[in-house]
Amino acid sequence: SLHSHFTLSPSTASVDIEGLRRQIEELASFSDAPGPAVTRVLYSDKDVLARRYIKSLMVQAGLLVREDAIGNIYGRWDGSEADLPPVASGSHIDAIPYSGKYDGVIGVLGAIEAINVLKRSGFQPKRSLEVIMFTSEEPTRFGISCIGSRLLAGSEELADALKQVVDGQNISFFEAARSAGYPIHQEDLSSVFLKKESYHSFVELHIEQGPILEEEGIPIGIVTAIAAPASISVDFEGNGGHAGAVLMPARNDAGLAAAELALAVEKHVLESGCIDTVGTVGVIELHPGAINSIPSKAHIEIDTRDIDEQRRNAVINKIRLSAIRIAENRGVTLSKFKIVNQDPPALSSSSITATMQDAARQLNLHSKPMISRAYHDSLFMARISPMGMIFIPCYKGYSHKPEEFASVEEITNGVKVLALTLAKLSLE
Ligand code: HGY
Ligand code: MN
Ligand code: MN
Ligand code: MN
Repeated sequence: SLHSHFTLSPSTASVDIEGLRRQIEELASFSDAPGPAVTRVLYSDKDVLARRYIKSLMVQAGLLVREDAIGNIYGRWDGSEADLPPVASGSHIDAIPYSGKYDGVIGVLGAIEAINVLKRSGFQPKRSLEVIMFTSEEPTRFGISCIGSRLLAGSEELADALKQVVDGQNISFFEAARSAGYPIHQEDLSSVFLKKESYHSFVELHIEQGPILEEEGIPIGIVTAIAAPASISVDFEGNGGHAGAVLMPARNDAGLAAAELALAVEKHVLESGCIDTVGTVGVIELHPGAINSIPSKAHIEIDTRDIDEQRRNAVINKIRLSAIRIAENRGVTLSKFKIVNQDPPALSSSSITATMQDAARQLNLHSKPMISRAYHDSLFMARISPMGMIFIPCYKGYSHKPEEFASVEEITNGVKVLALTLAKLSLE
């Protein structure tokens, strides 16, 4: 057909660079942290402002906007064969405390701009194109990652978990959703599940969150696999007491048990002998948190990942055994050892990665196949649709901190490859 040889050239692909720069700054202004840091937590007031802004950009791009029960936002451009499973692209805009302006944001603003690029170039889609902003990807508020995409992928386990989670202020998921304008009830959660053949393909544009592309001077990364993430929530409890009056032999210090477990996490990760195994203790909360009171309760949260699922699971088992041993040795109670998520890795679709390579080549951009050590909404979309990810370099690989940065030139390269990839997939 007329379109089968559609292409974009470095010159015809006109990206509104100034517009992207303005949008990134505007979105970053919806934050609960002083700039340049960004904090934007699921269903907070700033999240609601950001959602409104994204919907306005989708409308300006001529997309038909809809939202599902928990606030996954979809912008649709009907194709000539609109009843075929569409091609989708998207990411998230929620941001962990004191993080950056680009993680997730590039994949939402970039997908909307990719639509604008295709419209400016006169492209007519065969399969409809959909931009998806997932309701939350970060585990910040309820300790569960990828709530939007995990639910879309049909996780009954998540639907059950959401019925009883509360955040740090004891607000339930449903109260939080209602406060953000999503008046949902428990039975609504399964209405978010998507059937397997809902999408022909799903593609996400994201900063690398690692240093490789920048170090090697390569503008485009093509993700072949996404590492297997897991998170564990642990509580130790002891008698606490007066920091002066209780002598050392009489203590069962929950705080020291947590400290010992944190070091055990590092030990067990290093024991794997493989550079791809990682482990982090990003949260340690001591109660009552007074200098002269022996911690009577310690809450720690552990994140461990690997591209090899079995190797990662072996680390989790060692961590569990250490938690039990430490509790016994110190006479504290291991009152909670909960594996919050223990997800398999995801493989990208080889036909989508081939399409991305063709698109990059047509745009005279070098590309490099690589794995993603960060997880993404693509990890879950891969369960219901062929998936692919495009990486762009970010400054020194920094992410999840205010120094996170990607130049608009790098972003523009990513948007062009995304636009041409979406066009090719739409014509399949
Ligand atoms: O932690 C991650 O991998 C993602 O950036 N939330
Ligand atoms: Mn992130
Ligand atoms: Mn992200
Ligand atoms: Mn907690």
